[in-house]
Amino acid sequence: MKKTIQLITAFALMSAAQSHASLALYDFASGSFDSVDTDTDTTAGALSVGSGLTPFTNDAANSFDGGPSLGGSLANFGFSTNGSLATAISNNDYISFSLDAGANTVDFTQLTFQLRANGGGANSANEYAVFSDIGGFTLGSDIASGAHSGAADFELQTLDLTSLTNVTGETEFRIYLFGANGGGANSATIYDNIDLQGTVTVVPEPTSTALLGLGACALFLRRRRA
Ligand SMILES: [Ca+2]
Ligand SMILES: [Ca+2]
Repeated sequence: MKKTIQLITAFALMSAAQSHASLALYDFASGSFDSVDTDTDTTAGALSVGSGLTPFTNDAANSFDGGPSLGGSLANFGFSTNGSLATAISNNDYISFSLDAGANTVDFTQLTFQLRANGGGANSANEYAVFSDIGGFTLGSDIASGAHSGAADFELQTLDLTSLTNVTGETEFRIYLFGANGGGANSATIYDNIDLQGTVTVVPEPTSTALLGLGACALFLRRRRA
């Protein structure tokens, strides 16, 4: 009986392999909007922008990591200039990306990115709010929000996503950009290294589950005969 319980415990542990990883990672290397994550248990789609923005990539001179980054001047990137999240939502001023976990389940942990927003919101979108299609893209349903200080350098932003647990299938995330208050100048808003992190619990394929079960039974029978 004790062996049976040990076997069942071992089998249950094998069925629920977990790993914490970058599930979607956008560094815009070579101007690409594809994810460069290496997690094989989930699939991250290519990053895109809402109709209010232009998918503009910067040159190395304006980058965080020496390669391209997303965004640029108000004229190039195209975010709205009245400073409100409500307007950003109605104008579709957002960055979008999706994660497909299939039948596996994800406990999201955090979203981090590098942000530079020159001018402290006077002429750039220094504020942001993150939404997902789980809670919807309406005012008040944001998961987390924050702002860049306005200093002329990149700052690491870290957003808590631990409210999103036990997620299966495809989830869309959007980062809405706002904060520009309509100043006459034309400062830069630049995003780089957008990194979605979480813990994935892998559901084994039915065939491998059956094989594992058969293996456990065979092992158990052999031990009983010995
Ligand atoms: Ca980059
Ligand atoms: Ca992946």
